[in-house]
Amino acid sequence: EDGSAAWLRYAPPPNAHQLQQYVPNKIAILNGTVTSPVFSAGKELKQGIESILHRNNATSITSHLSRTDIIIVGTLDQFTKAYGNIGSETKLEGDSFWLKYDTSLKNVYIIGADQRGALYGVFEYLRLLALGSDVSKLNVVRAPMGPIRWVNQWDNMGGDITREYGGDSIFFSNGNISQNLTRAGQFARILSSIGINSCVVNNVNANATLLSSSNIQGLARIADVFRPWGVQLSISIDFAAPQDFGGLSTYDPVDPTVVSWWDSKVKELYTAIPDMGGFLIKADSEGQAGPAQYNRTLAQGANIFADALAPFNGIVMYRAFVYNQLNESDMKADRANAAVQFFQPFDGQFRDNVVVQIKNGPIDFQVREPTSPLFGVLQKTNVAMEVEVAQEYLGQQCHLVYLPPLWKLTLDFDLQVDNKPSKVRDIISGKRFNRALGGMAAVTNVGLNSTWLGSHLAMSNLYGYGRLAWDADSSSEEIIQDWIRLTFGHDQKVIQVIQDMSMQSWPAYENYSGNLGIQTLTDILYTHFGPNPQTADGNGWGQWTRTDKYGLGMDRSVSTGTGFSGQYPPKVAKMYETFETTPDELALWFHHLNYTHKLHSGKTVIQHFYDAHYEGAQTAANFVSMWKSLDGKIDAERFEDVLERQVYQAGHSIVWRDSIVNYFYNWSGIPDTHGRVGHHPYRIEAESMKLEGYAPYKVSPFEAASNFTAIT
Ligand code: BDP
Repeated sequence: EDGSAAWLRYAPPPNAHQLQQYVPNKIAILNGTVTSPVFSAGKELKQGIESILHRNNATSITSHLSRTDIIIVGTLDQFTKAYGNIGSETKLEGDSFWLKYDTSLKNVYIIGADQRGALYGVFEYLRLLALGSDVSKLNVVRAPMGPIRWVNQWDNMGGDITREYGGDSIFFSNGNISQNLTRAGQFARILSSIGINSCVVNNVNANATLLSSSNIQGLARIADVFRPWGVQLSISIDFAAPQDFGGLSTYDPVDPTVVSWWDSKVKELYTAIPDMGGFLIKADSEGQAGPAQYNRTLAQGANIFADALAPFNGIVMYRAFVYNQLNESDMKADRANAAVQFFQPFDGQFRDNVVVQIKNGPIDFQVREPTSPLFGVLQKTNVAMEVEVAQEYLGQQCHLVYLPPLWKLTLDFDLQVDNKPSKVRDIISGKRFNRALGGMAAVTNVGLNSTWLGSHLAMSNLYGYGRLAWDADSSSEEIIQDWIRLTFGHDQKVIQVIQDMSMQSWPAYENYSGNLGIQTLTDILYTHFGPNPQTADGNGWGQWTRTDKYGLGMDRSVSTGTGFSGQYPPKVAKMYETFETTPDELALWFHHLNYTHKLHSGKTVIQHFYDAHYEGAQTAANFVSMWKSLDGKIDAERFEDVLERQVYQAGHSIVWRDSIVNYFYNWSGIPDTHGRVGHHPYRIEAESMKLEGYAPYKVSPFEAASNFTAIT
């Protein structure tokens, strides 16, 4: 088992034989041309049933529409045409489906609002069978939370991937679209199985050469392998492409030559790919060009694309990740303020096919952030929430960090806009402010590695993302249990252990990285991997801890700080304004506190840091023995691979622990009440070893090294 089958292994559940009688062995596909999602649905269903129910090629796909003992897969239109109105259908809308077992006729109906819906229905039916669920009384309608369920790959044209943890690109090589797109097609199938309907194939920091005619033909080939799975191809575009690539003297979004350049590019794209999803745009951010260059507004920047795409039903995902580098010595400067400051003035000015894509927190995928206040501010604009499946700041797939609990924190957060219930999930679904478009997008970064994301266990995050984008009400526990059963089988011990490890993993990572909302404390400037707390201060990127010898944390209050807490609706703003009402886990995000300040838990800030780090590293160490307890219950290939990663995580969590506690001990000079910090009886310090060709030196300014010493 090399992981390539992901959760689509279709292994038989223990009660497979009991399910047999409810699953007919004839499948009728209504209205499926060979490249259509309904056709894929039929093939998938046959393959899945054969495997899950041990049927040796006994299931057939037929065009003979019998009345009984048949599985019928198709759209509602075609179904009623062929079978008439059977009376119990419900109204089906966009991508939804209806699943029913008809006990008297012994038929299974898998009926979609559209072709994609039918395919999603098949995947749901196969999920239920693979889980061994009771399918004898099935009668459900399932509809997605919102129409935007996208993934964003950060693949570069050269074939590498920004934040690459699972091998090179499945789409690009040497500046072109790869000849062999087999994996791209398989990826689309995996995406479709969790209801994802669009994939942006190239990096948000886009390369304009993607728009060359030959690359557009290449993109059309990717779209061809996506199409049977109902996944629409989308692309990131370089705002300056008219100049960088088109040879114009400007890329001013309101300049008529620029407008017509984009119009004709969009036409060329849609001629090659008539069902393209749309554009993802990162503008005026981290060196990317944007409308600001010409003093145009963000709305003008987004709308030029919206207008070009509208005739083709294309969508513009415009990222809210826009900020300027800041002057660190300015105590009021705060990158967290940027998104609201940039976007608020233009609420209501974006076209209807623009969706502002907002990261879950106001900074950048840190181990803990509060909910982005922008979700409560843009009431006349479509919005989607961006999360990162790629564990960029969270151990880069070398650490187990199960992310749905982190995402759910934002999805379930109630912003209380106008003192009315305003959970983020109801805002992005469009319900709260009555918007037509909305949903979720995730940065995914799968690559050529057989495990897709570079680690078997990391796949629970991709699976969990799909499940939440479809239904944000699903619980993290229910998602991980399903994923384990589908990925590793039904052994109770396997389920319990992997569930425990997964549910403990984000708290563990938070414990041994950055606590109390101080952010991840990883290397901020370059790798985003491993401890490097000193890089958070003293640079213009604004992921600051404001650490000094008395304390740490950002004062983001309105009264004395950067004013960030004032970006929330009044009730939430009031809660974060003072330490007294701020929950401990965000204490240092909102307040600058002395090391000796007592938290609500009763511990001091510094002792909390010490304890949390020891606790987190201990949990990571436990993962090794927990995983080892599954020896013999999981195939050797995956068992060994995961074991290696867990051993690495256990070791690296000690590096994290010692580095961070030393750092704050060196700053504060306050000893650990348990006497652990600074004492490493088991450790041989590098500087006390016999050195040939190296010399010890005192690290300055403060570093995380013990005794302030490193070797050079
Ligand atoms: C940062 C990544 C950078 C991305 C950026 C983004 O380090 O590579 O380009 O986010 O989201 O976290 O655009």
